[in-house]
Amino acid sequence: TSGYKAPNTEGSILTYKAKYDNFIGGDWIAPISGEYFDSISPVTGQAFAKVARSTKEDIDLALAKAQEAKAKWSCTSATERSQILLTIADRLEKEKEKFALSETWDNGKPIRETLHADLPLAIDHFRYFAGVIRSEEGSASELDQHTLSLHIKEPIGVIAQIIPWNFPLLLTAWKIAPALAAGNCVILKPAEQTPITVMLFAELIADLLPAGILNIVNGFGPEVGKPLARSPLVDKIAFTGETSTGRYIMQYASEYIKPVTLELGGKSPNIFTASVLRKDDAFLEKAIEGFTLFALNQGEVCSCPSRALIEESIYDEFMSLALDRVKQIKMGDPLALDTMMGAQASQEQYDKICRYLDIGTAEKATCLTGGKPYQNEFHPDGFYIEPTVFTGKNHMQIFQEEIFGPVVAVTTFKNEEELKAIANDTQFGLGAGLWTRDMHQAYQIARSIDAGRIWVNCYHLYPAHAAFGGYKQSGIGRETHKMMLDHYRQTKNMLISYDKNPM
Ligand code: TXE
Repeated sequence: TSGYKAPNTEGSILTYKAKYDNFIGGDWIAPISGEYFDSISPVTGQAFAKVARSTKEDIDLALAKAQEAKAKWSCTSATERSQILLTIADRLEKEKEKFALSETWDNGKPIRETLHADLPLAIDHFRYFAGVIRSEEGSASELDQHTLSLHIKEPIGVIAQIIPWNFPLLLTAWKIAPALAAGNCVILKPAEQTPITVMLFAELIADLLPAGILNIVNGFGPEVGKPLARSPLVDKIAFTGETSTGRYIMQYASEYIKPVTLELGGKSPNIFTASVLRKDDAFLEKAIEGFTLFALNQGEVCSCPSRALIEESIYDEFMSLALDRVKQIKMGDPLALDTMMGAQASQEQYDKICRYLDIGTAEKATCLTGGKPYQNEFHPDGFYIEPTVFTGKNHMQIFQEEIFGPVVAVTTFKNEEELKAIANDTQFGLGAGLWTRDMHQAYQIARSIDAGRIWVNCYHLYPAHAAFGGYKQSGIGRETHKMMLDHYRQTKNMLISYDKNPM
């Protein structure tokens, strides 16, 4: 049923250039080292384009351009910036299918997800921040008869944004839309595994922004991410990635006391209470669907519901239905519209997940389905793994460590006390899911779980106007929602005396 052809085949809506330079100061600039690296499609395991392998020198150039541009950009009106964001959204919407195809090719996720989630969410993000900055008002208060206090929000300046490979375009939108809306200049470093769609995006909008406002520099973490984060010319760092990399980012930020926001790993519990089970009913069906969402985006989501906690009294019946549903997850060609699960994003990630499948077996967790790579007849050399359900105990490694693959670790709880203890027994605190028909229970349990986002009777929804971010070691600050603007601004207080008498 697929209307899409693989890139570079006859009739495709998408062809790539052989080589992508950096986007710096409004121009396409070759890396100063002259080196490029291969971008590999996880769909096929084959290289399909080359990308600039940048170094500190390229970062220095981008920073100089951004510093040059910042004074002018920070003085633009909200109306002007809003209009640019709206145009970005319109252009992306026009090219939605091409970008969805590219994102599938670049990252491995199925086209039905890129078309129906990544693209619409990215587009909406630009529109949301375009709207928010038009509706904002400041604050002025009279402290006494002669004294006025004004609170003015000013952009921070030049922002370093470092993103991972699981949602290359959507995370670009999550990062740059609020930063630009707030009047900052940006140096974005895409993940080395998935740089290409971001570069197509840069081509799409290159003429919209004055030179130097948005710069995109590609390369590897230690070679280019590190000098970017450490530079004294960067005023703030926004990072999404692994918790251990987040620790380095905080160290770099400490050198010049830069503010930092971090969106890191997770091991989110998805909790199913006894009230969920009722024969043949739509809510139960929805809950079963919620269970299978551990496989969404091949499990490569920081808020993946990678632990399922099931009330003991419904365990057998619930799991039997859940396993039937998991077995229906259709794998196959990520470019086909009916494929539900695609390829893992890289060989490295594929190997990591396979290691965890071995760890689960070694620590005597029981594998109920999956547990092995998937032989894809369309793309035998791509990186495919079957959706996997383990059962075991919360102290096991597969319950405690972020696998970042289509693997859920299931356990049971007897009562609310035990459920809270298990749910919170983790270093992470990003997301959680809770399924219950009892709204009193929903409120009480949701309040007791240490996580920044609790989905109640739903999961994996990411509206632009709801705050998303982590408790504990899952991060600092929030993504999405208008509060994000405050992560990209600083507050100036102007205290004005109108008193003619001496103080
Ligand atoms: O992440 P990294 P990786 C988790 C997931 C995954 C694991 C490893 O468990 O298996 O992390 O993935 C840049 N200074 N998440 O290695 O290293 C890097 O180039 C500056 C969770 O890809 O954190 C890339 O652009 N930058 C996660 C970005 O950081 C550095 C999403 C993320 O890479 C750097 C992805 C350095 N020293 C993986 N080292 C989530 N929470 O969404 C690397 N980078």
